[in-house]
Amino acid sequence: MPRKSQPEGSAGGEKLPRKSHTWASNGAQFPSTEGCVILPAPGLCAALRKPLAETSGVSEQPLHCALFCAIVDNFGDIGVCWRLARQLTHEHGVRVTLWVDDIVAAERFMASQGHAKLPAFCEGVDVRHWPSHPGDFAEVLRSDLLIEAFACHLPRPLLDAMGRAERLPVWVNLEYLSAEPWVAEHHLLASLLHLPGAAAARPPARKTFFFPGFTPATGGLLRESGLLQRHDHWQRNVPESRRQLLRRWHPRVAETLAPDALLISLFSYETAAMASWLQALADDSVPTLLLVSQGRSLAGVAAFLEQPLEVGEVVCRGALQVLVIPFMAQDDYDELLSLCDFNCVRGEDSFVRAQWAARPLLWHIYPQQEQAHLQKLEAFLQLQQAQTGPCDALQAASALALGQFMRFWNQGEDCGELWHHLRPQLSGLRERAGKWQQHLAEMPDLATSLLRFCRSQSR
Ligand code: TRH
Repeated sequence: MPRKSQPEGSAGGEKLPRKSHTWASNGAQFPSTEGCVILPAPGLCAALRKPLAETSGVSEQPLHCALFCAIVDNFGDIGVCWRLARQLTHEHGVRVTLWVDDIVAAERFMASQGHAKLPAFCEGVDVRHWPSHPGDFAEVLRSDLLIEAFACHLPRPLLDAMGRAERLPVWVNLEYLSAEPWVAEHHLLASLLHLPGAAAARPPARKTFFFPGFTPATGGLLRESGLLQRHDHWQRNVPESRRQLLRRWHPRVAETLAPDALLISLFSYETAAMASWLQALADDSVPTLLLVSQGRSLAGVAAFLEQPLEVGEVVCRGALQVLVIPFMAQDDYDELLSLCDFNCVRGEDSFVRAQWAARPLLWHIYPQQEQAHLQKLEAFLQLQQAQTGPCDALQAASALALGQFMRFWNQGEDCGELWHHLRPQLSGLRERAGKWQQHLAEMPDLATSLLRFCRSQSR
C-alpha cells in the first residue's frame, strides 16, 4: 500500500498531528496531540470576511512568502505548490520563494511545465533548494508568510534560527484536502511551539493549520482568476477545440474522431478495476477515445492491451481507441479536462482541476492505510450531494451511479456493468458538474484566503 512515510512529530521537540494522509479519517486525534497547545488564531473573524484590499496591516507592501515543499512521491506536492506560488506571484504581487527539498524531482516536474533547470526564477517564482546557510535563513525570516506545504518538516538549522529570531513570519501549515466534516472545525487552529534555541522566557511560536476545502468554513480551493472564463472559452465550440487539442499529439486521430465519440482522460493510479472498465469501453455501442497520461495509468492500460505503450502511440480494441499523451503543463492539462466528456483524475490537484472543468469525473483517491481514503471518498460524495442543491429523481439516480462507480474503482472491483449503466447518464451528470462548479466558485479561493489570513495576523 503506497503511503507517505514521514516521522511523527518534527524537529525542535514539536509534536504535530500525523500527516493528514494517515490521520484524516480520525480528526478527533488532532486536538489531543501531545506537546502543543491548539488555539484559535486571534483577531480573525472580521478580517477574514473583508475583501483583501480592505484588510489592514502590511497590505500596502508587497508581501514576501517562503513556501516549503517536500516532494515525497508523485507530483501532487510540487503541483499544488507550483500552482499556489504562481497565483500568489501573478495575481497578488507576492514575492514567492519556493523552497524544494528534492531539486532533482522538482526539476522533473518543472521541465514538464516548460522550465529547464533549477534553481531559477520561473515565471517570477524563485525556485530554490532547501535553505542551508545563514543567508538563506535570514531571508526566510524576513518573509511575511511562511508556508509549510502538507506538514513538511522545516530543516533543523532553520528552526534553530527561528528560535533565535526577534520576529517570525506568519507561520502556516497548509494541510491536505479533505471533505470530512472535522476539517472545518480544525481550520485555523494554531499550535504553540517551543522552538529549539529559544530562550525559556520567550513566548512560544504560533503555527496555524490551514485547511483547503469545499465549504466557506475552510480555506477553499486553488482557483486562479479567469479560470472559469477559460473553461467557458474552451467549451464554446467543443468539436473545433478538440480537433485543435488532438492535433498537437496526433493529427490523424484529430481528423478522424467520430462526432459521437466520447472523449475521456485517464490520470490514475494502478487498480484492478481498470481492465473491466477498458473492456466495457471496448464493448460499448459508442466509440471512445481514451487519452492516457504518461505515468502510472499506463501499466494497467498496457496490460489490458497486452503491449507496451509509448507516448504518441494509438491502439484500438473494439469501440475503444487509446492514445497515450505526454505529461503536459498544468494550463494545458486544464484545457484537456475542459474538453473531455469524462475525466479520471487522482490525488488532490487533478481532482480539484476536474471540478473546475465542470465535467463528470472519477476520483481515484490516494490510497491510505486502513482504507482511510474510502472514508474520505464517502465524505466528498456526501458533501457534494448535500450541496449541489435540489435535483430530480433521474439526476439523483445518476449521481448515485457515479458514486458507486467510484467506490468500485477505488476498491479494485469489476466496473464493467456499472459503466454500461452509467455511460448513458453522462449528459445529465454534466449538468450537475456545472452546478457544482458554480457552487464552489462562490467561495473565496485558497490563495486569497491565505493572504487574508496573513494580513489579519501581521503586526
Ligand atoms: O501526483 P498525484 O498522485 O499527487 C498525489 C496527491 O497530491 C496526494 O494527495 C499526495 O499525497 C500524493 O500525491 C503524494 O496527483 P495530483 O494531486 O493530481 O497531482 C498531479 C499534478 O500534476 C497536478 O498538479 C496536475 C499535474 N499534471 C500536470 O501538470 N500535467 C499533466 O499532464 C497531468 C496529468 C497532471
